[in-house]
Amino acid sequence: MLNLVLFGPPGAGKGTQSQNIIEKFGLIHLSTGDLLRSEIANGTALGLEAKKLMDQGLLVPDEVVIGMISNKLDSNKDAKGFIFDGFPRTVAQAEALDTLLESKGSKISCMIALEVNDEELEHRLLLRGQSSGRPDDANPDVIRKRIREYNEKTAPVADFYKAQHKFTSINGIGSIEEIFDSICKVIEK
Ligand code: B4P
Repeated sequence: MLNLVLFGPPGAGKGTQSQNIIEKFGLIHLSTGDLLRSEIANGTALGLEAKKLMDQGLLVPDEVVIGMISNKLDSNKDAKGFIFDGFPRTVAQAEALDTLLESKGSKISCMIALEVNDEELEHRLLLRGQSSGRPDDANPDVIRKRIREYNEKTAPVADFYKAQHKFTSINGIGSIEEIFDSICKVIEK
């Protein structure tokens, strides 16, 4: 079973590259950002709470996203593997994911981190904000807050996977095809 964590700051290209990876490798795509936005679109209580935090560039509480991922793992028992996009975003989420996968006799195969500098991240997210309708992409202050949250709470997740010798970092600047090519080389290795 191939279980991949696609990692990187907001706007690094995780969602973009996930689409290419699921097509080529037949994995199930689990994006906590997409799952939360779907809760918001459906007007659920969880979605309403999450929206308040997401619109400010803050992370949603660990137990909420861990619960969503747990449900998705349970409802995809026959999957040949998963790509985790935007999850885990804290060390507590990474530990919970290991426990969930272990209980199913599975584990994370590798983490691929996309490296992109802050200036390029801000540029990409503001550009997407012009058409996406996402409130968290429209405002430079919120984008900077998301990058700060990443540096404080999410960046340490890389150390968690480095300690397990599962971490690979690649350059996230270049064409979408070039970056996908680098990702494929890591997966195929
Ligand atoms: P996400 O939906 O995960 O948001 P994201 O990090 O901005 O998306 P992504 O990184 O996938 O976008 P991409 O680079 O592909 O999370 C949103 C919010 O949800 C978080 O801030 C948080 O509040 C909450 N949340 C989600 N998961 C959570 C968790 N586990 N715990 C707690 N809270 C959680 O794309 C960005 C742009 O760059 C696109 O326009 C794309 O076209 C462009 N782009 C991509 N590759 C490019 C390239 N090579 N060159 C130029 N542009 C490129």
